[in-house]
Amino acid sequence: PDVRPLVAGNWKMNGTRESLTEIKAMAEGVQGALSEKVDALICPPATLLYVATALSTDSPLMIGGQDCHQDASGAHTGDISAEMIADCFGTYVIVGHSERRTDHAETDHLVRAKAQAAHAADLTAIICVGETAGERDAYQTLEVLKRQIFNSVPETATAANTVIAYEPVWAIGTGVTPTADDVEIAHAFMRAELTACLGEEGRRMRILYGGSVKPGNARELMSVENVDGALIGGASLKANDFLAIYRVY
Ligand code: G2H
Repeated sequence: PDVRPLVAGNWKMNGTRESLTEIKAMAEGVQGALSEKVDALICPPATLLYVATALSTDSPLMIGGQDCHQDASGAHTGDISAEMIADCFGTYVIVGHSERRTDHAETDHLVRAKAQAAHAADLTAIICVGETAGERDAYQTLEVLKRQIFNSVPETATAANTVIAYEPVWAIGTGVTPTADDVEIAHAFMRAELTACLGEEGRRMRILYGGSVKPGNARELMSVENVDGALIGGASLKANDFLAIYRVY
């Protein structure tokens, strides 16, 4: 395949100094032949970023942030900038996760500004999209994905600086996943949209599936066409689970 898969973990608001033993185990576990063809990334909370990158300096494990502010610096109490993530040696940042869209009323346009801020700091942006249960039940999934991609993905996005994560909101943390057929339809649609918007860059851009990915369902989900990896929440907190998913490749 000409697309290098990415197995990414999103710790959300979980993880303290104690959890660094998991980062260490992951940093060790992703060493070896598989790292030649599959990327591994963990996005711990911002409080652990710097020490997490320090623990993985000799490992192919990459570290990223879970969100960044759209501005480079300034009077934004409690926020962190893309530059600050880069300063901690992070190389990726998740933007537009549905929990950010819900908890902090983030819009598609704000998500695009955050992705641009990530690019300006030389970070790869993981832009999250996905429909709610209500939208799915109203058969609006593809329409929602089209709108989110059109409005949240900047024109400057390339296959190198941007990753799309498809996370159906109803599958997040629920243990319920879409069928392989549904995932295939959604990913094929996003591939076509990205290619229409960005040409060759969109054709090669990685599209991850996220939402209740576990060691037990990862193989099936990851083998779907146009699924170029996973964004894993709950199952990324423990090194054993994360590594089991990484090793399906
Ligand atoms: C979806 C996912 C990771 P979980 O949000 O971003 O979480 O795997 O716990 O459903």
